[in-house]
Amino acid sequence: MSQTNEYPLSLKKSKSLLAKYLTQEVFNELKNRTTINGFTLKSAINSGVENPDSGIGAYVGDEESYEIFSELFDPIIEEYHGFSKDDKHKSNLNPDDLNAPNPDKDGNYILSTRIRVARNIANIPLGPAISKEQRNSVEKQVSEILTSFSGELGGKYYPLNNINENNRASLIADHFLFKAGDRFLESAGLNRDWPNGRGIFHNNDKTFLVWINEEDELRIISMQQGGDIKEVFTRLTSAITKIQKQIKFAYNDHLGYITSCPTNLGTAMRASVHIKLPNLGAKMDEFQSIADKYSVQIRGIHGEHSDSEGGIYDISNKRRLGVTEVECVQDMYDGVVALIKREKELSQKT
Ligand code: ADP
Ligand code: CIR
Repeated sequence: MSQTNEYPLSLKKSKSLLAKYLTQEVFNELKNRTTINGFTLKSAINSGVENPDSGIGAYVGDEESYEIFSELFDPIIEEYHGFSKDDKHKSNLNPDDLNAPNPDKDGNYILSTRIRVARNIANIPLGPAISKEQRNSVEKQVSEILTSFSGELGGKYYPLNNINENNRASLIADHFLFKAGDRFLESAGLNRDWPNGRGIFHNNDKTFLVWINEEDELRIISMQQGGDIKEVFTRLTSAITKIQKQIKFAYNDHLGYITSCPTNLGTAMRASVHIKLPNLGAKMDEFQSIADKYSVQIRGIHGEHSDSEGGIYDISNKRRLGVTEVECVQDMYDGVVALIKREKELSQKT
């Protein structure tokens, strides 16, 4: 992609973190820099430039982008994660350290629980900069490793360019499979060569799934019906440990696991429940203030940037960097307990 010398006008009206931190001065400083993989400032900011309603608005093409464009990414990371450029990331994958007894044993609120982590293979460009050949080779390497698993984690790989259409549509409707990237991912270059090189691996029960070459090269997912969050976390950690024995992932002590979107850095973990909160849904200001207090994010039930349906929301941890995996899940858990408590109070008033 060619460099640009003009400050992008669309950012002047945008409330994204990109618009906040890409001042004219930072723009001038960064506009002629290129990473070892040829990734430029223009590519890094294109999503936020073409979509001024972005929350963040920037993606990276490789681990080095976080260094080369640090004048932009350091403050974005600091504001989103509350993590400064001298901090070190930390990890704890031990399920015994999690305090998360099922908060909804009667099944009145929580429909399902899902925890995912993103991973990218060391020394290969990330999705926004990966070539078609590199993407295909990631698909081959990862799908071969996964299909060698047996027991609970054993399953089959379904490449998107060769999947039955009914199967694809029902996997998406049932929240197992990703759809084609939205306009944010499109502008980030993440839909190039779609659907080649992409696919999903899953076990028979669809409780262990791996997305290949979506926003990150791997999204490792554990999910099931109901609110047994510890069981979902335990399955995920055993899958991560098994996969990491065979693949070296991009990681450093400062940023943790390297991901294409700065919001996913660190643990790269999003732990979520789909939960019925119709009364809180009718009081969005209060709902949002509880979410902010517990550092959880509210999403709709068909993925990021989707709407709620029938008073059901996706509640997940917001912090991922500078906190351990156990703390990520604990954030989500504590937020969910507080939301259920308030939802019960509101339903008794009506
Ligand atoms: P991410 O992969 O970053 O978590 P999305 O928000 O796009 O991104 O969600 C991906 C898919 O996972 C969507 O289909 C969404 O409905 C589904 N999903 C997320 N959380 C849950 C959950 N707790 N239960 C069931 N499906 C979920
Ligand atoms: C945005 O900037 O809004 C999109 N690129 C998505 C950012 C990551 N998602 C999030 O924080 N919810």
